[in-house]
Amino acid sequence: MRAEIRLLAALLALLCLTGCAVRQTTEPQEGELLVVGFSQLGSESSWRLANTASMTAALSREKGYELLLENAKQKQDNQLAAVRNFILQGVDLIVIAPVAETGWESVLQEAKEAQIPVIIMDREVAVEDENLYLSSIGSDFLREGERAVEWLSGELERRGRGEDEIRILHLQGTYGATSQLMRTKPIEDVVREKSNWSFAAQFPADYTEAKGYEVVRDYLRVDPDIDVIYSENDNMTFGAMRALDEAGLSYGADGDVILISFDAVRKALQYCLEGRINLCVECNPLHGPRVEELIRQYEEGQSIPKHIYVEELIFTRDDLTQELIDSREY
Ligand code: GZL
Repeated sequence: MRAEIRLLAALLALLCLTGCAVRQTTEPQEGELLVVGFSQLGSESSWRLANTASMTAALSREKGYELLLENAKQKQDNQLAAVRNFILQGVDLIVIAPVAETGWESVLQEAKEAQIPVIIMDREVAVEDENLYLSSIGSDFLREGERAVEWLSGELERRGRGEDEIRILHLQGTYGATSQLMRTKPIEDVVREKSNWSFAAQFPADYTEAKGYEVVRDYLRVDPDIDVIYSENDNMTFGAMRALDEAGLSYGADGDVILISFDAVRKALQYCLEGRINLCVECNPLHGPRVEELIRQYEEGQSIPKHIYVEELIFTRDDLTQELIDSREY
């Protein structure tokens, strides 16, 4: 027995000398974790995947959180069920990325009655009483659309087409989503104002590449005479590009059809640098750190702003370098 004790003492001495003290786990213990129920609307786009990754990285166990992530597959019923399940579990806080603006009154009332604070992230909810949620954090989608339309008007002037008849194929996101409603408003307003601008067609394509491809492919078969594609996210744009290629139509900085796309994910910026997309309108998905900051402010009893909008840019080929694109986080 004495020999074992001597050996153990020697081992401990060696550890201390080499500084390899036994690592104390810094992970918070089970009871200390803040349990956050996160109802994510889906995984329909590159933007959404980056948004989910940002949230899971920010609300990690190492930082003191237990994140319960539920993917609703773009169905609001699934989100409502997930939030009610979080309430039943008695989570500490709920985060919702709402698929559409309406239909949230009851479940937010239930969360309030359960005294569980709710943060709305990305899109907005349309409720009478804004006290039903702690804060909403996302993009100024209306400004995104306004900047796209301002740029398009300037681009047509630059092409000497300011007075031409302009036919716009409009790919819309999920109907009723704040990002759809607010990106649609500026282009519809300007089509009403400008007598020489018109919609060739407007199609919902649910923010997916597959749907974007289908609707553009089918439309171009009956009417290839379009001047602009105004696409409310990059994945629909990628589908539209495939359809344009198949139809043999030129597009982009040096092409006939002007391509405008929202999100500015890395792949879209690469196409923009290559001259295949004319304008990328940034929509930043990296809300994880901002949500985590909000939660900490709330936990510390600080006052919380009701609405937080993130700063965003627009990009043309002239604004981009390969170095900038490679440095982007999504
Ligand atoms: C915008 C977000 C939209 C993106 C799409 O904040 O809600 O949903 O533009 C995503 O890519 O699917």
